Amino acid sequence: MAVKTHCPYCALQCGMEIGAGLAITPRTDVPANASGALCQKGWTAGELLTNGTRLTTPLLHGEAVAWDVALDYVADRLSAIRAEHGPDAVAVFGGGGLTNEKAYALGKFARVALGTSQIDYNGRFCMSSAAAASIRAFGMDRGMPFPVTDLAEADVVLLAGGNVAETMPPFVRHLEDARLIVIDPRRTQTARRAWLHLQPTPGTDLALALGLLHLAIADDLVDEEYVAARTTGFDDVRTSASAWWPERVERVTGVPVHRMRQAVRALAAAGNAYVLTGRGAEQHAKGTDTVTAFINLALALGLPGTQGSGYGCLTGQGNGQGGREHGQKADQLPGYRKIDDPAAREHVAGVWGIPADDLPGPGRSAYELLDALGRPDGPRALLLFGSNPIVSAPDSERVAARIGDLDLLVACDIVMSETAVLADVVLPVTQWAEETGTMTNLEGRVLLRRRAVAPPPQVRSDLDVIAGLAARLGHRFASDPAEVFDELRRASAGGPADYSGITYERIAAGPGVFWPCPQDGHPGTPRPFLDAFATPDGRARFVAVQHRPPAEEPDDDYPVYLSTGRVLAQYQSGAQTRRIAPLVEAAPEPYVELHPDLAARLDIAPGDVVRVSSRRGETKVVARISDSIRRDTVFMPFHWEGANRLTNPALDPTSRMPEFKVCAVRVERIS
Ligand SMILES: Nc1nc2c(c(=O)[nH]1)N[C@H]1C(S)=C(S)[C@@H](COP(=O)(O)OP(=O)(O)OC[C@H]3O[C@@H](n4cnc5c(=O)[nH]c(N)nc54)[C@H](O)[C@@H]3O)O[C@H]1N2
Ligand SMILES: Nc1nc2c(c(=O)[nH]1)N[C@H]1C(S)=C(S)[C@@H](COP(=O)(O)OP(=O)(O)OC[C@H]3O[C@@H](n4cnc5c(=O)[nH]c(N)nc54)[C@H](O)[C@@H]3O)O[C@H]1N2
Ligand code: SF4
Ligand SMILES: [Mo]
Repeated sequence: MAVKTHCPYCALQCGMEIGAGLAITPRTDVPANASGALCQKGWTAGELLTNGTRLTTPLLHGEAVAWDVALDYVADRLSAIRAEHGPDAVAVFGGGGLTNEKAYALGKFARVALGTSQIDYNGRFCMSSAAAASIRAFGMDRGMPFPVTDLAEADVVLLAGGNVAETMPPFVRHLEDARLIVIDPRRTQTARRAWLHLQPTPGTDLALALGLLHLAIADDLVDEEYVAARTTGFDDVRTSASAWWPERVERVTGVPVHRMRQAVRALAAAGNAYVLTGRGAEQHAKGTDTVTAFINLALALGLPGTQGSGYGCLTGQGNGQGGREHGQKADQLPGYRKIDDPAAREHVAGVWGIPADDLPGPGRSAYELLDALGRPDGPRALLLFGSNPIVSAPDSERVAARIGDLDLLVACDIVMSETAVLADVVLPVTQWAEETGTMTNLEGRVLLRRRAVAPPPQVRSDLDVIAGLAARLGHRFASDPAEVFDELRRASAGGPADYSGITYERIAAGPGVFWPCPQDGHPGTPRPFLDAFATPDGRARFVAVQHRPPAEEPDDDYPVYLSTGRVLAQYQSGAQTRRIAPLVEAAPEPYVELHPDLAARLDIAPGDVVRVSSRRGETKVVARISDSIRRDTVFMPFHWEGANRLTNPALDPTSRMPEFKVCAVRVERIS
């Protein structure tokens, strides 16, 4: 019988049924893809389950071993490293693709069984800037504080730095009736569908957002009534925007004044309007302030927290929303609590049965953690669950060198990723359709991803691995997902992301439950800000921000901007999708995209192999020539090892997000 489950990949978490012979059909009872759409990755996801390169047995220094041998070895090594160097010598790195249960168990394992503060995860590289900006403005980070289907009623949608036509194709169906305004340095598949495309220089969105706000103020488009009733801090923001007159913004961003004015007027005139941000605006050393500037614009126009309008962030990974709520983040405890909040520590320590004083404090953020590995004051061992940083972390050769200096690397994965190859111990785990667990999609809707097929015999779930290691370290951890979820509910109770009223049965009975859901029988909260924002006074906070240039600007040695991102047929570090034949056929190799004028100046023809270099490293790729990109910018997808040798690990001061979306490079034809 066909089993109803969800896609293994992105945060849209499209519903699908897996039937006989692993046949995949879209579900129409899941609002995100009720249209019956899936993208090519979703259609071909069944091949993940049968792929011949699947890991099927634990490996110790490359040799197949029994589970007990592998887990005993890891536990012994961890104990020895802790005894010699202290608990912070062991680090944990998680992922936003892990289920809620796994993310919760991993955070608890680090704090309770290992007693380490050194845990963070790849979500830091994903939507952390939008999360920080949302907390600052609204007091809470539920990426999209409204159901995705609300977008169908929108008249105008401004999308800053998102290419949803490639990154979430079924999402585009919700935008079909809206005038779409896209901000992207490239004329992407999404920009081609837009009513208006603004094509700024990479790293200048903050100036652009200030310019749009300046115009809204100058042209008397501010919703003064809303600003007075529902917000604080507008006066400072009004002053900060006054210096960003349109001609100045045009000089900084390259976006013509009349286009900016068209955008603001359309947004202000719309009955229903949304401002959305994606990674293009967020993955910068000023990503938090950039998102804040877009939120300021949305607030000035009276959008957030009203029926039919709003601000939202397009969360990316399958459980990118839930993954940031349950405590795998360095500064966080379950329920989206802060680890330095005494009341939060008391509550969670109570659920975990330990004194609050035994809970470690905040640790290093993802890049800082990776960059500390193997250094005299850094961790000596790393446990990796659900990330492939050799490909996906910024300044990746530096990260590879740090990983090379570890005494112990343990990788839990389903395939031999570029990072798993380097591990002392590789533990093969079950994946999506082989296990049951909950995922919280980009809307904040908690979904049940059901087990549909039996895993290979020698493969165990991440929850088993965590419980097995915890037991060897003297702690009893549950490994049954439903039991872990019940504990998660209790740990989250009273926190911002309150799951206490959510049960597997309730999720299974309908299209999922929106958090916060603070008690049994509570209906869940699709639109949390309609009555009040989650701030102490219930008002949204305007925060004044100022534009500044990217951390690295082009110069004589590295004269063009590099930006990075995604293509439809590959997912993230490519560990999974580079093994699936139809996806490889659709996107076979890494490349650099450049404008015909730039290519002519550099004497580069389509298909030439070129060297792309930055201050941090270099890589050789094929050139693709396209007039859809700015003349001063080149673009590389990061799904293959190479692009991140070039990227700049300059970090946002608040979110600790690296500057993936802009650095300076040189491109040369290799003769
Ligand atoms: N096919 C596919 N889909 C995916 C994923 C995948 O790997 N592959 N990953 C998932 C995940 S985890 C995420 S986070 C989402 C990401 O989803 P998106 O945010 O849509 O993806 P990106 O391609 O990273 O970036 C979007 C756009 O930002 C533009 N951009 C680059 N620099 C700038 C800039 O300075 N300003 C502006 N305004 N735009 C800029 C790029 O040209 C790109 O078109 O996708 C999810 N879906
Ligand atoms: N240059 C550049 N770099 C980027 C970005 C960019 O736009 N530009 N985007 C960043 C973003 S938004 C993200 S989200 C990161 C993502 O980059 P990564 O963190 O590397 O993400 P994935 O490639 O999804 O890695 C997931 C790994 O976990 C494995 N896996 C899948 N499911 C499970 C499971 O259930 N359990 C376990 N244990 N393993 C599992 C997969 O096989 C894979 O090896 O990349 C970031 N890096
Ligand atoms: S859009 Fe995302 S969730 Fe939907 S099928 Fe594609 S990868 Fe899967
Ligand atoms: Mo992401």
